[in-house]
Amino acid sequence: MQKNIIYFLVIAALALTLSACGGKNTDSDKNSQATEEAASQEVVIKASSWEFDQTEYALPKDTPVKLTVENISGAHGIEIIGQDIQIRGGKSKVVNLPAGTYEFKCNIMCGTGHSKMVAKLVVS
Ligand SMILES: [Cu+2]
Repeated sequence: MQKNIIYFLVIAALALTLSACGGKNTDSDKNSQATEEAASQEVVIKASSWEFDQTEYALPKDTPVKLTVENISGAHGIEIIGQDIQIRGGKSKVVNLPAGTYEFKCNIMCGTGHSKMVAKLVVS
């Protein structure tokens, strides 16, 4: 009986390890990690069901900024529209954007209010 439990635990541990390694490791992920140290400031976007904590977030232009998405409730992430930048809740990415206004939206199907989860990055 106890053997069965141990067997089950080993399988569960293996499954967890495999799924953790399953995420794709793209070049842009590597780049963002390499530049993480250079970010001079951090902007935290707090996501809950179903809104971001601000409608606009100010960022300095042409400056590496660590963008962090924090989930307060539910599971959310962001996709900066028109840019190839996606950040899952609980993660950070260093971005370096020219001046402009960038809309972003939640990129994880999170329920009934999902499509209302939009906000802006104002880079100046
Ligand atoms: Cu969503």
